Amino acid sequence: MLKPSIVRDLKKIVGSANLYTSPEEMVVYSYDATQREALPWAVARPSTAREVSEILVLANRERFPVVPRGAGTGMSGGSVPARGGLVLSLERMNRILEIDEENLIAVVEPGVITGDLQREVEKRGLFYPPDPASHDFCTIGGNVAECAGGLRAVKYGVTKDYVLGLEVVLPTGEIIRTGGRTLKSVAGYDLTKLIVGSEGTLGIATTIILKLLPQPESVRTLSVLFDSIEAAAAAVSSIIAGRILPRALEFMDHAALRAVEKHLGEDISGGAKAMLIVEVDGPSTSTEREIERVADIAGRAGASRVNRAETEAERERLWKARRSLSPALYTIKPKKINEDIVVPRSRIPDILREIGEIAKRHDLLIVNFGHAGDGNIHTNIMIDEGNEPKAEIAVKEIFEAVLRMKGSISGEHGIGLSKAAYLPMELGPDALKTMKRIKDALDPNNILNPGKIFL
Ligand code: 2HG
Ligand code: ZN
Repeated sequence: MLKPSIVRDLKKIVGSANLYTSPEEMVVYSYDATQREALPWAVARPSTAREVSEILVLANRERFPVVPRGAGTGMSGGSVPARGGLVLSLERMNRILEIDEENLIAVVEPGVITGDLQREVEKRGLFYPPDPASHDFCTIGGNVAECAGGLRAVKYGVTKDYVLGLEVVLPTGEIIRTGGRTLKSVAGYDLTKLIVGSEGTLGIATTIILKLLPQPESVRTLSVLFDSIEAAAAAVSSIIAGRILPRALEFMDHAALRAVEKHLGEDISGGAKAMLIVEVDGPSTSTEREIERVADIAGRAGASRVNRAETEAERERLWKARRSLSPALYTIKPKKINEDIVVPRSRIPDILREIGEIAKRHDLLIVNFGHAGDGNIHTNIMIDEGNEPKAEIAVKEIFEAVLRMKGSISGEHGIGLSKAAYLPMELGPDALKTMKRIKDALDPNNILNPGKIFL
C-alpha cells in the first residue's frame, strides 16, 4: 500500500486523472503474457521524462517499487508488479517524434506500438526490421527493455541492433542521453547497449533513436510441409549451410500446427507433421532465384510439399497463422510454461531430438515452434492439473541440454521472473555478481523493477 501522502505527491506529478488506485483499474496493469499476475498498489501514467524522473526521486525517498510497463505483452513477467509498488505505464508517451529521411533515423517515445512505427516508415520506403510476433500490440519501449527479437532476426538482428541512442531516466531520477543520431560513436562505455535488454531494471527509456533501412525491393514467401520433424529440422540446417540468408525461417511442429488450425478454424498444413515458413527479400531478380533454391533444398531434405505464396493475401494468411501461435496453444491446455531457448543453428536437429526424449521420459506434451533460422525455439511445456513438478524438472533438463550445446536459456523473452532461478546455470557466479554490481551501482535502493532477473 502507498501512504496517502505518497498518493497525493504522485497526483501532483502526473495529475489526478493519470493516477489509478481503484482495483478495477489496477487489474488491467497486473499481468503480462505469462499468465503471472500481481496487483500493483497504484498506476501512474506520466507524459514526460521529467514526470518519470520525479516519480523515481519520490520512490527513492519513500522506498517503494516502481515497475515500468509498455503494453504487457512480455513473456517473462518483466512488467508484472510481483512485489507490489507503483506500475509506471508509458502508454501516454506514444508519439513518433521524427522520421529523418536524410539520415534514416526515427525518433520515438516508448509507448509507440511497434507495428505503427513499421507502417509509418514503410509509407516512406523505409524499413524498421525488428518484428516481434506481437507487433500489433507491443510497444517500442517494451521491445527496448527486453531487447525483443522476432520473425526477421535471422537476417536483420534484434532490437539492440537498431537502437542508436536513448534518453533514459536512471533509477535515481537523473535524465541522461546515451549514444545519439550517428551510426558510430565510441565516446565512453556503450550505455545504450547496457540499457537495451536490461528488462526495466537499470533505467526507463523516454526517447528512443532508431536506425532505419531502405525497404527491400521485393519479398517472396513460401511454406514447406514435412512428414517428420527431423526432416524439417534438417532442412533448416541445409538452408543455412546453403548460404541462403532468408529474412524469416520459422518452424512449427505438429502440435503447434493443429493448435493454430483449431484456433483459426482453417487448414494450413494438410495434416503435415511440421512446417517451415521461409521468406526472402532483396532485389526481385535475387529473391526469385533464392526462393527456387530454398524449394530445391527443402525438396532434397524430404519436404512433402512446397507452397509459394503467390498473393499478398496468401502471404498474410501464413503470417497470421504464425503470429497467432502463442495464444492458440491455449486451445490445447489452459496452462503452459513458455521457454525461449536458443542454440547454435546447426544444433537445431539435436535440441529438438533431445526435447522429444525429455517429453517422452516425463510423459509431457511439449510443443515446439519459432525462429529456427536463428536457432531460437519456443518450447512450450503444456500443463495439466498436477503435472507442474515434472514440468519444472523437464525445464531444467532442457536448459542443461541447451547449455551443453553452447546455447542460451533465453533468446528474446528475457529472464524476468520466470527464468531468474535458472540464470546462474548459464552465467556462473562471477558474471552474475558483475551484473548485480551494475544493478546496485545504478539502483542503490533497489526500487526499479525489483525481483526481476535476479532472485
Ligand atoms: C513468438 O515468436 C513469440 O510467437 C511468443 O515470441 C512465443 O509463446 C511463445 O512461446
Ligand atoms: Zn518469438
